[in-house]
Amino acid sequence: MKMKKGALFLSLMMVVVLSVMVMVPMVSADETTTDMQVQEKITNEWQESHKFKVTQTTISTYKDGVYETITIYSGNGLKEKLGIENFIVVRKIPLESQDAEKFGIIESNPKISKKESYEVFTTATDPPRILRSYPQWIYEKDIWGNYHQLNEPTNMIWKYSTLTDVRNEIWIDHDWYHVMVPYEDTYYIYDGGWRADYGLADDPFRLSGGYHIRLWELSDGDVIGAAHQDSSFPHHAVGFENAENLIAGFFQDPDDSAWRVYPNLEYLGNQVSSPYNNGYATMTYV
Ligand SMILES: [Ca+2]
Ligand SMILES: [Ca+2]
Repeated sequence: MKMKKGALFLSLMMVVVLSVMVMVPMVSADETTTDMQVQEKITNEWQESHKFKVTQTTISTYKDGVYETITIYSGNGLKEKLGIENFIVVRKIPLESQDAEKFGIIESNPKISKKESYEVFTTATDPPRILRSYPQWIYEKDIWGNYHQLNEPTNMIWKYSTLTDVRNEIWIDHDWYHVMVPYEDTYYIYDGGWRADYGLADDPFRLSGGYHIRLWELSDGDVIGAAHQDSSFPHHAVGFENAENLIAGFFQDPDDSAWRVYPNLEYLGNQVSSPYNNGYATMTYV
């Protein structure tokens, strides 16, 4: 009787093993798509659960050669779900009086504007979920160390490279400048830890606009960048794809035999309607 039970068990095991052997190839064929879809669902759910309706109050002042903006975001969801009472960022940018005049900025009482919008916020210990180890969005940090997601996507990846090699191709070969505080804000990505950007631009001040990229070296050794075209002062992004294409060209010069550039190869799921970003990053291999 015992033998019979054992034989039955073995037969059942054989059926299970054979079924798994038949099933495995079918599962493998769909695995990449399924895994990507699962990852995208997780990242989208994280985005939705961190999106809050907020009132944004901006106070701008120009005094003694400094243009200062104080931006305050507040909202019930932000307070109840994340415990953030107010998200405040202060920017102070040096601005010569003749330049201020050119942009119609005059020394006067503070200018106050208010608007309502839906924005993504998080605390330092509740980082965003990311697709295939690539951060999709960049963040600004407030005075208490909380993060606000900007509508600025990452759009360039250098596989197996280093920040130094990528930077050298841009600022040495194409005469760009390293830009930093106070002329430039520091922005962050999350990659196992919050990392500050290294900024490069075709003009350090870009009063009349220009091109700008922020770079981060990732923990796995790749380099990721967020490239955009800036408006005139005060800056905001007016182009993504054009900046991505321009900088991709820096790695396709006649002497660039070491780099292989594949425009819009990697899907990052970070589409933006205006200015347009197609959600695919240019991938460059070394
Ligand atoms: Ca080059
Ligand atoms: Ca793109």
